[in-house]
Amino acid sequence: MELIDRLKRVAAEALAKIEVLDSVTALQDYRVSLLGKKGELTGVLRGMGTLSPAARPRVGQLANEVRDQIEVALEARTTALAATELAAKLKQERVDVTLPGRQPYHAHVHPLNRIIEAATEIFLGLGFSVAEGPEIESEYYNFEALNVPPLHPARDMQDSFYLHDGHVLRTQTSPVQVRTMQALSPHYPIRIISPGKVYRRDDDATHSPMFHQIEGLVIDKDISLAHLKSILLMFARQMFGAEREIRLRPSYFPFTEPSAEVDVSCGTCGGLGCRVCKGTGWVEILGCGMVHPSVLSMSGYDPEVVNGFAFGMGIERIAMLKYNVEDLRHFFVNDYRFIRQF
Ligand code: 2NL
Repeated sequence: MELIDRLKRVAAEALAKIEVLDSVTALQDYRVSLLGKKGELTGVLRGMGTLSPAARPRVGQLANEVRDQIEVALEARTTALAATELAAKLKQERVDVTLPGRQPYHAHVHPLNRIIEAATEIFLGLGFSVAEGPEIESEYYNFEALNVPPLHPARDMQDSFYLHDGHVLRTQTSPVQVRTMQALSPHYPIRIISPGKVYRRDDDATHSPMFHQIEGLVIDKDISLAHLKSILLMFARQMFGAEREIRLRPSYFPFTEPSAEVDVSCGTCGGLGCRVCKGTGWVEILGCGMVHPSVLSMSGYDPEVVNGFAFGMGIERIAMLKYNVEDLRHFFVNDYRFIRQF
């Protein structure tokens, strides 16, 4: 019978061919060409439709046997070749177990908060305590109590964020010191710093509408400019390095008299003059002065009995100097490529 011969021939050829194929992929391709929808064996079986009903069971049984034989041979050969191929691959591949592992990202404190923490630690060491207060302030605490009259330029709508009914976003943290004086007067001494957010209508490479400040206030008997200068020198040396010097230049603030700007000797050139200090050898870090007698008396202290000093510094400015950052807006974008450097 013709179909039976064809089946036997296909089986013999297939079993021989399986033994000479030499890769797992070649076996897979051959399996498709034999047993797939358009495969050789499938084609032979299609011829069964023309058989007489009596012949069908015999041919059908043989066809099943042939298919099973081929499947078993394919399976055995595939297993053997897969093992050989894996062994060859393992012989050739090398894993360097001495390579360093991948480091997971670790979150850490924001550079501005690191400066606030470092400055706070320094002033705690110098005998100060930390005071805090609201960021929405009355015009009274933000301006009047600090001797800033209604027509002073600092009160300009251009410079401050005004809210309804006589309130502003605080333009400095001084109102915290005023609140402390009013809570404690007429008792002394007071030695406080007030770190926190402040707001001004300003926005460029060196000014942000929100920035951070630390102010300091000391009220006691017989406080002098020498006390102020020595506290600031100790701060500058702990913050920037023991080799630093400071200098005071006369300035003006409504809430202090006399007033001064404080420069620290340039850490980039050591005071010789460079790009960072614009050739002067000095960089400005803060403003300060002796508390104005009117500020003392408005908050319940007798300027004939006590006096004091105060200072205020911008955290972003200190951070830019310490970390050598040229644009303060980097601090607020929170691009991890920037933040992770500190
Ligand atoms: C700056 C530097 C300063 C003060 C802040 C102050 C606070 C009280 C009384 C007197 Cl309660 N003064 N703070 C003093 C001098 C400078 O900040 O550049 N401010 C515009």
